[in-house]
Amino acid sequence: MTEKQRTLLFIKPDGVMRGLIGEIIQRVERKGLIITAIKLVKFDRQKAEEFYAVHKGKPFFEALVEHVTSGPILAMVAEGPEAVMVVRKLIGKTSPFEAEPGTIRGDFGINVTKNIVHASDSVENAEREIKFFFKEDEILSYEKPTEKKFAV
Ligand code: IDP
Ligand code: MG
Repeated sequence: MTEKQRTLLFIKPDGVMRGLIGEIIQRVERKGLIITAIKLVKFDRQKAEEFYAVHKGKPFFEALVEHVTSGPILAMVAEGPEAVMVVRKLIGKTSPFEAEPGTIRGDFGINVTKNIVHASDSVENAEREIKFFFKEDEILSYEKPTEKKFAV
């Protein structure tokens, strides 16, 4: 049984700086997901450390926080059937060296820290991460015309 889900995706500063916003949004749309919230923001250090708290103490933590606070990030909520897994598949493996061609990281990334995008890895984390960036009233609810039960 497929489940309608929402997930948090953000384009890291390297993706924004390299002009990949349109490319990445296009891939999300092309897959059939809808974007229900979107915002260009900058992480401050405290927020970034909190967001990535699960990685605190790991050797790459400092470089990660340094990178995500280095410039603007584009955060968005993507919604659709099995959205969490679908977006993880679209972005590819964490390391761009291992990520398959055809995935965002596989096509554009060449550095594990600067791996272009972040996406939630579970429904629970998605809900936590969405709250990080968006108030509930900033997230819209709508359906694609093709999914309406009764066509006009
Ligand atoms: P994910 O982004 O694919 O979910 P996580 O394991 O949650 O990967 O790690 C969060 C971020 O930390 C990654 O996107 C990557 O930028 C960075 N990272 C993870 N593992 C490494 C590593 O071994 N070396 C350098 N950076 C890493
Ligand atoms: Mg992760």
